[in-house]
Amino acid sequence: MFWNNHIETLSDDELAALQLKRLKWTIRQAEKVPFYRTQLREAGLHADDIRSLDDAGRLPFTRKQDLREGYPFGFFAVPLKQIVRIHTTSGTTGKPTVVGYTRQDLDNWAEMMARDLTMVGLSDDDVFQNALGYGLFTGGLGFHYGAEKIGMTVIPSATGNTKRQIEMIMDFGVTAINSTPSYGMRLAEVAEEMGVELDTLRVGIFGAEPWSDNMRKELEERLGITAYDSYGMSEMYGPGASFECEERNGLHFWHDSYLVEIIDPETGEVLGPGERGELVVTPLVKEAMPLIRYRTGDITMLMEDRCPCGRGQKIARIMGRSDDMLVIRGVNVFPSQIEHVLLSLPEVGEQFMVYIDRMHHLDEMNIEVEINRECFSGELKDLAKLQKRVAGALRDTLGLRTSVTLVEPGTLPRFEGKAKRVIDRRGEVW
Ligand code: DLL
Repeated sequence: MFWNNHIETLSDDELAALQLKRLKWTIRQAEKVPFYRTQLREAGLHADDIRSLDDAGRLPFTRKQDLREGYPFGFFAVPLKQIVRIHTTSGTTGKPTVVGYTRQDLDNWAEMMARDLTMVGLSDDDVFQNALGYGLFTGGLGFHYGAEKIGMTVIPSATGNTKRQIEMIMDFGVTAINSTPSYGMRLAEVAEEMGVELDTLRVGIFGAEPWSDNMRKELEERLGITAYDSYGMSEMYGPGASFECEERNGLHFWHDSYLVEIIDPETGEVLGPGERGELVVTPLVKEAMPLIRYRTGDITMLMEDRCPCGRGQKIARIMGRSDDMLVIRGVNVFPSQIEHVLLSLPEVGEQFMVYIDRMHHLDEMNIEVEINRECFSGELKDLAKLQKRVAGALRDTLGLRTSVTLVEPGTLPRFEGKAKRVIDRRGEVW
C-alpha cells in the first residue's frame, strides 16, 4: 500500500532532477544562517555552482558540535515568528540540540510519517497506541500527527504506567503499538506477569535505539506481532525519515526529502553501496533549520538490491552510533551485538548491563545478565556452567574475553525510552 504512490516510486531520473532542484533550494535557505554563509564563502561555493548531484560532495560537512555551538536558535533560517514548534535532544553530553519547525515543516514531517505507516499496512481501520515519549523528544508527537493524518484511531499513551498500557491495549482493541524496542520488551514482560494475551495486536513499530534481529524475533513471539524498524533523528525532523516496508529487509529512506551519503568516518571519503560507514544526510525540504551534509554518527550502509516493493534505495539497519562503539582492548564492540548474542541463548533474558573498567592499564568488560525467568530455579548456585557458556558465546561473536555475572530475573533496570546499558568507568579517577 502506498500513501503517495507517485513520489514513493519516482524513476531514477525523476528523483535525481527533484533532488538537484531541492538541494539548490536548501543551499539558498542555508545561506540565511550565518554559520553556513561563512562555511560556503570559505568553500567558495554558491547554490548556482551545484550543477549535478555529484557536486554535493564539494559541500562542507556539518557536525553535531556545530549545532551545539549555535545553541539555542543559531541554526534557524527563518524568524522565530515563523517557528511553530521546538523540540530538543536530551543533551546528556552537554547542551541539548535545539530543532525548530515551520508550519510547512510539520506538514512535510506528517506526510513522511503517513507514508511510513501506510507502507507497513496500517490505515484508518487501525487503533494505534503511541507509547513513545511526548514532549521535547520528537518520537511521540512525530508519530502522532502522521497517524492522525491517515485516520488511525490514535491513543497518545506516551510511556510509563505499564500495567495501564496493557489494559488499554486490551480494552481499546489496539492493533498497532509503537515504542522503543526496550519498552516493547517491558510491555511483553508485564503482559506475561499479568497473565494476559494481547489478541488484537498485529503490528509493532520500534525505533529510537539499535535493536538486533534476535530482539525482533523475541518481540514478535511475545507480543504476537510483526515488528518493523523505524529510524530517524531530531535533526531530520525526528522519526519517519527511514522505515522498513513489508519486506523487512533494510529501511527505505525518503530520497525526495533527504540526500543520503555514506562516508568513511576517518577520511570523509564517500563510500559505495555495500560499504559500511557513517550516514551523512542533507535534508532537502527543511525550511526552519536546513542542514548541509550532516554527520549523523550512525553506522550503516546503502543496500545494493532494488526492493520488490518498488520504493527507492534502502539502508541496512543501524548498528549503532560511532560514539556508542566500545573499543575494548582494541576490539570494536556495539552493544547491539551483545544483545544479539544473549538473545540466542534461551537460558538468559534480554536484560543486560555492561560495565567497563580499566584495571592495571587493561580494559575489562563485565556483563551482568539476567537469567530467564523460566530457567531460574530460585538459586544462583550451579550456574557456573551457564556462566561459562554465555562468556563463550560472547567471545566467539565479539572476539573478546568478557567476564559475565548472572543475576536473578527482574533485578536489572528496565527502560521506558531509550535504554542505557553501558557504564564506561574508564575515564574515572580511582
Ligand atoms: O530517536 C527519533 C526517533 C524517535 C526515531 C522514535 C525512531 C522512533 P533522537 O532522539 O534525536 O531522535 O536520536 C537519534 O537515535 O542518531 C540513532 O543513533 C538512534 N536511532 C534512532 N532510531 C534508530 C533505529 C530519535 N531504528 C538517534 N535503530 C539516531 C538504531 C536508532 N538507532
